[in-house]
Amino acid sequence: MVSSSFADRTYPKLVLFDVDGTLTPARQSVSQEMIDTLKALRKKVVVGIVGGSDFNKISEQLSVNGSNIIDDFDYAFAENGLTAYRLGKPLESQSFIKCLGEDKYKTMVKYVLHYIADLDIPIKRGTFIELRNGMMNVSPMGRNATIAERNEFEAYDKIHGVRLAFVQLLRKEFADYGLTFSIGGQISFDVFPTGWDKTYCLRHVEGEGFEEIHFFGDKTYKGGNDYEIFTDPRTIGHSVTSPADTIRVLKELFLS
Ligand code: M1P
Repeated sequence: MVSSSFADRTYPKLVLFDVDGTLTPARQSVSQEMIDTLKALRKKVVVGIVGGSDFNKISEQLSVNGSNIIDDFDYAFAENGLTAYRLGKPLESQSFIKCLGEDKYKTMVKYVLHYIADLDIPIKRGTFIELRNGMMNVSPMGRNATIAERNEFEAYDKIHGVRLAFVQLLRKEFADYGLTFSIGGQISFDVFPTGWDKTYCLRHVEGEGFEEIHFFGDKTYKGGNDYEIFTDPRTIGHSVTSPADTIRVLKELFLS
């Protein structure tokens, strides 16, 4: 039996969405068509988002005209669920730095910044490491990049494998740290304790009595940051290619 909080929905099902590439173009805002589709969907099922980015970035992308994502979605999971809200209320969360410890974190920061300093790529900007509540985000070009610069780096990286070589090295160098290195977006990769991938958010919905949990994501291939939750036996995974594709599948499955 689904929790009484969700008794008003037609189906006792939860539908979770990745953000970048699934609900919005990478790091860009949500379209009105997507908002309307999600509103219609929320009448039928329970709806949540699970993004790798931090809460503020996801909010910026999904909020329109002053709306608030913690009210617009039944569940809002940022940083894979390390920052979590259910029906507007925060759920308990953990911290990357506490889990890893200051000394190990410092060792890794030194290594990463030395490596980036010596890296020869077409352009570099600022903010090469961003420490978040549940993860560390590393960007070889730096996070202070424009959309055009991001797109250029992404294209360059596809050819030269800058991030892939970097994470392969870190996996070897820090093999005993119990960390996962995940390339999810365009210009960076995420580092978090193994198990703190998007499946982390599922612990917040266990016990709600959902008949099915659907997950929509675009990086569902092995090594992509949607892979673990997409292949998890607790979810029914849907691999989509763009926000328009997400709308198409939602119409087919839930809105026709
Ligand atoms: O949503 C996927 C990723 O989005 C951003 O990646 P990038 O800035 O490289 O495009 C980051 O917030 C990253 O943490 C996240 O996994």
